[in-house]
Amino acid sequence: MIQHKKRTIIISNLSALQIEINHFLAGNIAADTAQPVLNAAMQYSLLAGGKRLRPALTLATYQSLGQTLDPDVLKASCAVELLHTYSLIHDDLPAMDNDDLRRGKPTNHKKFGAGIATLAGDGLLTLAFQWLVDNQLPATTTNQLVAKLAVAAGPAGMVAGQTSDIEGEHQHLTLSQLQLLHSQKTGALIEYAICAGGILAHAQPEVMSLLSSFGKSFGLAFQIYDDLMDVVGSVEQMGKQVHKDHDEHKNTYPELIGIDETKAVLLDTVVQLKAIKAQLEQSTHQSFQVYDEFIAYFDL
Ligand code: GRG
Repeated sequence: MIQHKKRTIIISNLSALQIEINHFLAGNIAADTAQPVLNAAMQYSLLAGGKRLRPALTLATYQSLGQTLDPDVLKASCAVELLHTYSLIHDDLPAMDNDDLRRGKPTNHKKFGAGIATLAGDGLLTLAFQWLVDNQLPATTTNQLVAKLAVAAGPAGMVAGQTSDIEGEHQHLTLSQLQLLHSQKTGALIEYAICAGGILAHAQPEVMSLLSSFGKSFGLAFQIYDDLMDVVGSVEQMGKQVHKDHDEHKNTYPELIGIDETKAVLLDTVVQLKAIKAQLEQSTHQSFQVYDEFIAYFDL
């Protein structure tokens, strides 16, 4: 168990949050891993340079609710990045999406082989739950975080979405089937990340409900944007292969409704995000200005 010295952390913008998250991950990942090769494989993908969107959403939400960050909150908030990195490693495996490039580097199995990559994912997934409880936060808070993350990431959430994705590879999905798949595969973890900020801040039920709506819309926008970038983005921009969805006849928004309509749905979703942000500000009398930086991610 790591004992952190209490110190107050004041962070005002997304890039400062990303720096703090990177610093925490780099400084703490090795301490709970007892096998050198496993440690190297876990660190390889975790520290390969992701955007840290999910823990940053938790911390930005927590802070926008008027709370001051401390190392326990930081640790619990970084758990979702461990879990997200596991999902990327497993998604890239030959038996899943069979990708060679992730976060601008060879995928974990290309570097360490499929067996170690699977175990690195397993290690990160398990460690995520350890980090949620191995801290000084109240047990009622950590219980809620564990329960919510398990539902978001497990067989009712991301794992279900990934299964539908594999099942749907050789089928033409309807828009509503695609929306459900996306909400489970990508949206659930993003919604968790935003709600986790509310849980850590002991937010009132009406605020939690707004955070949940913001999370659902953010998850939708995120997936639509990812689908669009597979068509119009570059390898350099995305740090992974592009045009793969089209080449493999994947079910995506551009494939189903065309590029122009996909852009229109994305714009509508951004409008919704701004409206929910305004409702959050009205309800809490706090500024959620930092959300603008996250919403700007969807600028085309
Ligand atoms: C293996 C159970 C299991 C699930 C995998 C995450 C996932 C589910 C699949 C990844 C496929 C994919 C590219 C989905 C699109 C959305 C997504 C999760 C993109 C990657 O997330 P970013 O952009 O990545 O936040 P970084 O590297 O910045 O963290």
